[in-house]
Amino acid sequence: MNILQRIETNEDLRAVDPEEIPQLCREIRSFLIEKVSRTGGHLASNLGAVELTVALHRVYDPYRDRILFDVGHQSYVHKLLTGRRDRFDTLRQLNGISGFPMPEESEADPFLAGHASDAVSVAAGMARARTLLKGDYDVVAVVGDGAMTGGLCYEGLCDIGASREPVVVVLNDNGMSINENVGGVAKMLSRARTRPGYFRFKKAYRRFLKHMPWLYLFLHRVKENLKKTLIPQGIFDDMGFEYIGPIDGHDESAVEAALRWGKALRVPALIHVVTQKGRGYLPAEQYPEQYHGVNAFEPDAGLQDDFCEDFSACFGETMIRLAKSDPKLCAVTAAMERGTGLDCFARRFPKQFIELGIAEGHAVAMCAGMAKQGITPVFAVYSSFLQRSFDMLMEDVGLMKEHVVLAVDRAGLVGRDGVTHQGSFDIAYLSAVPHMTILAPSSFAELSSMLEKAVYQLSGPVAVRYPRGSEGGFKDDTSDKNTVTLRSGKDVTIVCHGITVNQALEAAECLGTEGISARVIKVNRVLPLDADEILDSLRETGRLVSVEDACRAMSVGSRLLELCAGQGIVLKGVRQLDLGDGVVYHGTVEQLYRQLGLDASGVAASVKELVHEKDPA
Ligand SMILES: Cc1ncc(C[n+]2csc(CCOP(=O)(O)OP(=O)(O)O)c2C)c(N)n1
Repeated sequence: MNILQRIETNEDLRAVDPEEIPQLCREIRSFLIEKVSRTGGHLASNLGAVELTVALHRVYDPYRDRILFDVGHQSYVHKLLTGRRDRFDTLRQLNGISGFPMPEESEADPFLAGHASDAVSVAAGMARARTLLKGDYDVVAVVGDGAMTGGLCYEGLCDIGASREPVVVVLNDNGMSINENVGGVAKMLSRARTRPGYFRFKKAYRRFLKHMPWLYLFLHRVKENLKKTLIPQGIFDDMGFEYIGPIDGHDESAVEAALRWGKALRVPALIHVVTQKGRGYLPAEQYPEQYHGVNAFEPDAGLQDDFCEDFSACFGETMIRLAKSDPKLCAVTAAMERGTGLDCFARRFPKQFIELGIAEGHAVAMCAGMAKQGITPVFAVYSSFLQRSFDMLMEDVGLMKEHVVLAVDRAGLVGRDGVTHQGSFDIAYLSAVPHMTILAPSSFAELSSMLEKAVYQLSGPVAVRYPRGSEGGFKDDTSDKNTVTLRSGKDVTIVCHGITVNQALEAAECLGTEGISARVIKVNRVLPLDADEILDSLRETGRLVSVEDACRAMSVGSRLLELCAGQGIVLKGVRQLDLGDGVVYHGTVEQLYRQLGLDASGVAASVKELVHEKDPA
């Protein structure tokens, strides 16, 4: 690691001899493989962006200029080159550095990222602010071809093109989203992306004319003007961008040259860089989708098949079971085929499987259209990414009362991906959607039967929310009831739903040994809330402890308090254990539960505190 060790500042990186850059890139790749194989994280995208990031840091000043990585999962090299090399062992660990850009972490991270397709819009805003406040910095957005399947990107591009603000958009095109990319733009890019032979020819041509810069420049101008007159440059040109590319994204000097050119233009410029996902680590080159996000692994052995039954797999299996006898059932995803457990379904029922790219808003409106015409769409989506579709949920699904089923995966804490990915808010925002039903299974058996119920027995919009990972000790199926008392008791009423049933039951068990008798009531239908049984219990025990993997707003606990107030039930004490304002940073789910007092001992401690509190006079 000779060269990498030398780099402490941006000036050090700029001082590296161009001849040494390929060696530096090799060292960075070894560093990434070594560290990410220990901590887990987004490997393949970062390996593909090594030369691109080095070039960006040699052309721009990451502290003064604003370099925005869309999604931000590919920003590890940027972190490495901006003072965080020694903290890489803490990547995605509790209190360690985040796996995404994080302004609290470094001035070189100008904006929080985690969700796709918004970097161009943020860049537009920063460029406008620069003009209005007469700032002196450059604005660059680095966007993947996957993120370009998101409509938001085009709103940003159209705006920048029209504003004429000098912004450089780098399109990092590896032909991949998490899986192979889909859609018309992906096809257009693959046409523009030329074969390696083209890059070889270009390199040789540049070398040949290296000593005659005037001739190179003259020929280049002739070629560009000819290209512009004879060949339409595609949508980027039409939107007001100077299109530069395609550039071999693993030829650092070529990327650097293109960036310098784009920077000098002082108009909107789009630099199309072609990269290979997983570059430099054979297993990741061969299976880039498997190496998109990884748990810890042994680099020499590569990823081992660590399949374990989780809620996503159970969802996928249930969809297969239902689709066998139902040609009207369709599964829809927004670039998350594997993550949502639909890969087997996609192979078995290709006509009933619809993959839309990173287009959650479109997915929801599209499902509404399908439902209106007699199909039952099930949109499998992570809780935090569904936030993107709020207006379509309200208007196209809610107000239209369309029977769209939302399979809301990763509801509650997701762990190491951190603050942008925690599924904290789905109950809050889905509760605002007209005519919405929200079901919360606690076990695989319940997920399976609640999904079936959502598809065949309920009408209007239905969300089934379930967590990341596996079920706990609770494995029963109580899905025929809206609320169910799992344990009787007279001192306190513990109300829970979904996966938090495990903590609630464990806490009640342990309280029992200490002479505190806790009643545990599990809510299966979170919305509309069927509260009679709970209110009866509260009249008896006078104490409420709610245990929820959701933010406080619109939580079951808060709604129960509202109902108690409305019905004149005076409580002796209340503890709402939940995700608070929903802003929860990275760590393992277990660590975060503990920190929030949501693990079994935290729940038990809260109950004890409550029971031993003096009754209000
Ligand atoms: C709104 C939203 N939906 C889904 C995701 C999940 N996601 C993270 S990275 C990714 C693929 C991005 O592809 P691309 O931009 O081409 O980057 P690459 O990983 O190929 O470098 C997806 C779908 C997300 N981050 N945000």
